[in-house]
Order: sequence, then structure tokens, then C-alpha cells
Amino acid sequence: MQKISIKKITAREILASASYPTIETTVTLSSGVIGKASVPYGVSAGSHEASVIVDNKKSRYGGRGCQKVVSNVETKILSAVRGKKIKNQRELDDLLTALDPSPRKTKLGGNAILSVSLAFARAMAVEQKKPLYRYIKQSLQSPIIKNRKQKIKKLPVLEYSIPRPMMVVIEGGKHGENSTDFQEYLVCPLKNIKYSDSVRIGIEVYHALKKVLKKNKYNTNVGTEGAFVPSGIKSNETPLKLIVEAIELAGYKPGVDVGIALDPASSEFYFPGKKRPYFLACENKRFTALQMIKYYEELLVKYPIFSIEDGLDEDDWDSWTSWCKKFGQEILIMGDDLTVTQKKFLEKAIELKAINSILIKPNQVGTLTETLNTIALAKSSGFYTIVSHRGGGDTNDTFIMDLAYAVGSLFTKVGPSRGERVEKYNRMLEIAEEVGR
Ligand code: 2PG
Ligand code: MG
Repeated sequence: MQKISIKKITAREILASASYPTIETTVTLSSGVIGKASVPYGVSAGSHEASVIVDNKKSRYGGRGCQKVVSNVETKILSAVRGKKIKNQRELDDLLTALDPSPRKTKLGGNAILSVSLAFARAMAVEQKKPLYRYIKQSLQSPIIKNRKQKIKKLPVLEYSIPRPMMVVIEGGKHGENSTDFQEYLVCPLKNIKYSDSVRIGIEVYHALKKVLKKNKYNTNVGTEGAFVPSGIKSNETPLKLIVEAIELAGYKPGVDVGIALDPASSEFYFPGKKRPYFLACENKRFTALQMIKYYEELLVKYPIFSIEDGLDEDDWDSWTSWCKKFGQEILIMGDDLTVTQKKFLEKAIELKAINSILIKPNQVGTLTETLNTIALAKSSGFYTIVSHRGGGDTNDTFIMDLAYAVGSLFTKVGPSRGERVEKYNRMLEIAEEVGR
């Protein structure tokens, strides 16, 4: 492959969806071709994620400005890569990671590094006259093997021709004040139908849920991910009843046409050192890990839940192993804060048999190549991958949808409304049309 070089990199501070700044970077190749990318940040981020460096200058955005990382890109990163002959994505990302080998990219900022990595990918796709998803696919070092057809009882279809929507319809926890302790309730059209139909079904359920919430006297304001935040709710189980009702109201069969997934994001209600460290505030209940698992088990019996992400705390590894041993054949046991898209945590999860699926967020690790390495390991180990948006501050960048399609992700986790979310569905609709799915 012909070598190329980077002529110029510029970066700027832009606003992310929650109205705090993030970084947008533009890479210009020696041929004059440009590529642009912006990076999101999480609000309930895992503590082992790649760093999001902010200025900590209280006089601007309460300390959350991004001028420091903008400057890191335009000085330190640019001077290290400008003019160097680069063969492919891997070579660029290796250069970037060598510039900041700290475990969480705290020297330059995971946000600074990822913005360059993704903008370069976009530029290279244009340079090679390919859609971004094709460029990403070709950047995988080893060919992706298909999702292992491991039997997951509550998930009838394990191979989709294109990633299906996993749509957040109710949010609480850190994403929605005065709501549930669980962070996300999601609906997923299950059948292997045309992509546009699966989006339509998810959205129809979302709209039906609005009616069901109103009927039950809950407010229908939306949270950071565009999902409803019913305030004053007294139980983490109630949204499940409401969602089942909404699925039926929309004319679909719960568990057959549309399944339910949960992201309790339990590290947010885990208090280490306590005898019963899991605390569900809206129900005033305290649980040990075993009791927490039992709580999920009761929900699994009653509702068509086929996936639970971060059901246990990010450092409660031993409990994850018993959780997965018990339910790994029945539902997706998914790591997010647990594995933070990083190979070293995924390796640990494989060794401990802690999960059977992994959420993928490029900004948890910091470069496209490292993201692809984690995905390749997940797939070759028979794990399912689900590419995800960020709850805190996302942007209109749709990179993750090209990524999800390129690697054959099982689902994409994205909220159902707000510009930065629908933009992502609209991108996948475009890809679906292009590839005839
Ligand atoms: C999650 C995400 C995205 P955040 O926990 O999965 O929904 O939330 O980006 O706030 O960490
Ligand atoms: Mg999560």
C-alpha cells in the first residue's frame, strides 16, 4: 500500500450534546484530502477508561473547557507526526500511543488522541475513495470471524445482516435525575428484517411508551440520551411493565418481535466496604452481590429481558463469574465499565469467564486500532460486540455506526431522539441502503 503523510492537523473546542465542550479535529493529508472527527464523553464513565482531559480552569465552563487538548493536538501531536510516511491506520495509531504510553492516556488526553485517530481514518477513507465502513474493515489486522452461534435462550436471532438498534427508551441513574437507579431500559427489534423496519419498530415502541407513561401519570421529559425520565418512580421494575405495555400497544409481541435490555450501570449504586454494597435508592433496598443477582433473576422470569450490561460493579470480578456461570446461556452478560473496550480487561474477563458480550466505545480506549484489537479478540473468543454512543456528551459524529457495520456488531446502543442520536440512525439507514440490507 502506498505511504501517505499528514500535512496539517487543526483542532477546536466544540459543544457536545450536554453543552460542555469537547474536541473536533481536522487532519489534512499530503494529497490535500481532509478528514474531520469529534469525540464524545460519558457521564457515568468507568474509572479505568482512557482519560478525558479538561482544562480545570474554573473561569471557563466551570473548568470543563477543552483548550488544553486542542493545544496538545496542534503542538505535541502534530509535531510528532507531521511529514512522517504512514502506511495505514495501525502505523498512525502506534505513533500516537507511543507518544502517550500512560495506562489511561493522561499525558495528552484520550480525547485528544482519539480525535486525531478518527479524523485520520476519515481522511484515509476519502483518499482511498471508499466508504468509511470499508476502510475500517480493511484496517482490521485479522479478519473478523462471525459471531459464535452460542445459544442464548432469550435471543432468538444471533446473526443479523446489519447491526440492530438497541434503543434506550427510559433512563435514570446518572442520566436522569429523580428517576430509577437503573441507568437504561432498552428495546430491541429482534427479527432479522430490513434495517429501516427495525428502526421503525423501535421508534414506534418509543412513541407508544409516551402514551403509556402519560396514562400512568408520569412525565415524558427526556434525558441525556433522548429517552424518557419518569420522575418519582418508586421501583426499578415499573419501567419494565410500562415497556411491555408499550410494545403491545405498538402492535408487537414482547420477546418475539421486540426484546428488552438493561444497563443498570451498577457501579453508580455500589458502595464498596459495605456489607450489602448495592443500594437501590428508589426502593430503599440494600443487596449483597448474590442478592443483586437474585433480584435480576426475578426480573428475568417475569420480563423478556435478553441482555444485562454492567449488572454488577466494575471491580466486583468474582461476582461477575458466578453471574455469568448462572445466566450466560440465557442472556447476554455484557461488560461496559467492567471492560472499558480495553484488551487487557477483556483478557481478564475471558480468563475469569465473567461475560459473554462486550460494549464497545472507542473513547474508552483512545485509538481506532486499539478499538479494533479489542473487537477482534472479543469475536475470536466467541463474544458478541455491541457498539455504543455516550450518554454524557455525544456529538453529531456518526463514526460509531460505520464501525458497528464494519465489524459485524450484533447491536448498536443509541438513544431514540435528540439530534446527535437520530443522526446516527440516519447514518446506518444510509449504509443499509447502500449495502442493500
Ligand atoms: C453507558 C453509557 C452510554 P455514559 O453506560 O453505557 O449509554 O453511558 O456514556 O454516560 O457512560
Ligand atoms: Mg453502560
